[in-house]
Parts: sequence; structure tokens; C-alpha cells
Amino acid sequence: MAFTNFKIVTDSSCDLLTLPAAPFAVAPLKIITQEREYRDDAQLDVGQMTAELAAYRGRSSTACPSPGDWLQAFGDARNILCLTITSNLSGSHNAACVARSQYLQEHPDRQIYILDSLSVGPEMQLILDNICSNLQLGLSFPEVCQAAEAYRQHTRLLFMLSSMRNLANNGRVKPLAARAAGLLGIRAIGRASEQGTLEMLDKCRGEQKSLQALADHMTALGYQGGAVRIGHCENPSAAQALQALLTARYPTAAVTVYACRGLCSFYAEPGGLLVGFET
Ligand code: X90
Repeated sequence: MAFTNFKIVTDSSCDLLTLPAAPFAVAPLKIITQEREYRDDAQLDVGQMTAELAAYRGRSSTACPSPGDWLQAFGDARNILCLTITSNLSGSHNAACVARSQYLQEHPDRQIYILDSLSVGPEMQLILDNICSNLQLGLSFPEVCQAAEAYRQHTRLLFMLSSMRNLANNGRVKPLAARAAGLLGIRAIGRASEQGTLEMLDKCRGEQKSLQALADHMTALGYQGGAVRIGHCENPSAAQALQALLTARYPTAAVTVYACRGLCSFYAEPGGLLVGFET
């Protein structure tokens, strides 16, 4: 590594627990019911949480990391690149900015660059990958930050959801938009808008048609066969089917599939897919 004391810090909406290239820390979000609180960290049993939520009838919500949680994740690093979930759906980005002010008051010689992903999950992972490879190439701190800003202009996020109940109940989408996804057999397809909000694109009947539609929307948004990350909530078969579809259509496609962690599982709900890709 070209410089010491570099740290990548993010919140748990990125679905990652470790990162190979640099010191890494995650500020956890929380999933809250009237019965208990789930901390979205390495100790969380995501399968158990999903099962408990499926049987639960009360209210449930989420909470972003506090400035204190962010400060803890910053630790004692001199150069910090901090990537957050979209500031338009969560207070996480704002809390990170508050933590930065506090941190710089105590350590005026240090640097914290906060990058608003305007997205979530798999698109954040692509940005983190870009940061890691530029670190390995030996770019300087400002160069790595600038490259990540530029790279972010060439990544997108699509989703396919069987239910948008948790999104609607927590005010992240209008109830009317969420209604279609609640109907039996209907999948809602949408994307993260340029402003980092949820934007509906399509309603499809059946999984096969929905996956075709996802691939078509990717093409329409400028996908040309680059990197893709597919995060799923309890739906590895749909994620793999989309992976197969994409590699058949784009021989150069580099597609990886993973299971969402807590925050994304809560909002994507069982069956949901999140797709981050390069354009
Ligand atoms: O601060 C908090 O409590 C967290 C709130 C997060 C709300 C949105 C999470 C979305 C997770 C669901 C579908 C993708 C939507 C993409 C829009 C940017 C994933």
C-alpha cells in the first residue's frame, strides 16, 4: 500500500463483513421490532431474523448508525474513506458527517472523505471494489476518492421485489407504488434514481418474466458486459438464474451472487433481488 493508516469505513447496508485490500470497519444499522432489536453485524443470524420477522405481526422499523457508531468505526485511522447508504432514504450519511466534524475537531491533521453512494448493497460493493483496486495500484488518498466519485457515475442499481411492505410501512416508498408488489405472483421492478430514491419501472407476473425484464432494463440502462453483483434475500435460485441469463447474453459479464445481510434482507424481503452493475 502506498500510504499508511488508510481505512475504508461503510455502513452495514453494503452487505459486507470483510474487505481484503485495506483496514475496514462497518457501522451497523439496526432492525427493530417491539420484541427485540437486531444489530446488523457479523454476529447476526440473517436466516433466523428473516424467519422471526415472517412470523411477526407487530410493527418493525430500522435505525441508522449514530455519530458515535461512526466514530467507533473510524477508530484511529489518519485517512478515512467513508461510503454510506443513500442519504435520501437514511440518516446514516448525515450521522457520518456529524461524526466527521467531531473527529476533525480532535484531529485537525487527518482526512475523512464521505461518499454518498445514492444506493445500497451491491452497487456499494462495486464502488468498494473500485476503491480497493485503486489502493492496490498505489493511488494517493485524494486520487482514490476522486476515482470512486467518477466510477459511481457508471454504476446502477435495479431491484426485483415480491413485497414492498417494509419499505411502505417505513415511509421509503408511497403505499400506492408498493401495492402491486403485494399481489400474489407479481414482482415489482425498479431502480435507484439519480437522487438515490426508489423509482418504480415495471410490474411482472412470474419469476422467469421478471428476470428477463431485469436483464432488459440493465441493457436499456447501458450495461455492456461488465461487473455485476446480485444480492438476494432467501432466493439463490433466482439470483443464479439471472446470472446464467446475463452470462449467456454477455460473454464478458463478471457476475457474482451473494446473500444479503440484515438491513437489505429486511427491506428486500424474502424473494427479493438487488442488482448492482456497471454501465
Ligand atoms: O436509516 C435507516 O433506518 C435505513 C433505511 C433504509 C431504507 C432503504 C433500504 C433499501 C434496501 C431495498 C430495495 C432497493 C431500493 C434502492 C433505492 C436506492 C433495499
